[in-house]
Amino acid sequence: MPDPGKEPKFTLYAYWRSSASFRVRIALNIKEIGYRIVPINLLKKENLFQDFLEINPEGRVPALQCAAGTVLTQSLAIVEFLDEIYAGGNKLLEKNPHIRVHQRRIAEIIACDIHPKCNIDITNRLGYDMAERGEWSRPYIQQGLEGVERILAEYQKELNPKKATFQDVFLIPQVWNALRFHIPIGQYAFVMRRYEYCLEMPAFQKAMPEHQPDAPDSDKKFLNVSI
Ligand SMILES: N[C@@H](CCC(=O)N[C@@H](CS)C(=O)NCC(=O)O)C(=O)O
Repeated sequence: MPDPGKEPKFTLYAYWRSSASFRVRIALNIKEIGYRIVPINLLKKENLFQDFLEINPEGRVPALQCAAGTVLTQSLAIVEFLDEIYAGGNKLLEKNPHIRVHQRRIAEIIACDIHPKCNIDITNRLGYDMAERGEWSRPYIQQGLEGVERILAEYQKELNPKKATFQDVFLIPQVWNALRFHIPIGQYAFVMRRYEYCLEMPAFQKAMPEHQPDAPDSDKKFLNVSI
């Protein structure tokens, strides 16, 4: 558990509803690493303000700044880095390459296949409102989760342990996002079981969008867990 008296090791530039930020919050919580959040409001395009572009010239969240000043971007790379460097909490990636490959397959379906097509800059460019964003994202999310479901079913024993793992860090924000847009995903039984299982854990609860400091009051929920 992070020592509350200590300066946090990291500053996380994040937006409450960004699923890539959500992944990094989960990983930091599972690995029991202290961090503070600097909210970047994507709706106000703060990600394109000059002071943030100096932190991440790509204009995207998350960006994770170490106490020494180094900035890390890209949630996949960040989560792997945290898992390699920090011994606390669970090991996220399995040692066995025959399992690890499936963990990475799931993470990549979400981070590389689904997410880039449904990102807010794409849907903004298309001029979509909320309902249209959901409709646009639906086939990508369903197709991707179809793939995840197959992998979870084929490697049930290895990929559904009684702990949070690498693939959960990616899967849970994606499921949250699909539910937010009312996309039907109940047919993916392994996916949904994993979602319900992980949501019981404080590391995931603390990372939930509605528990973030920048969530608007209308969406904010009181969090009663400690980790
Ligand atoms: N591949 C990046 C994606 C980062 C990304 O695109 N983040 C979104 C929020 S989830 C963002 O900042 N979008 C800014 C925009 O669309 O203008 C990662 O995994 O970290």
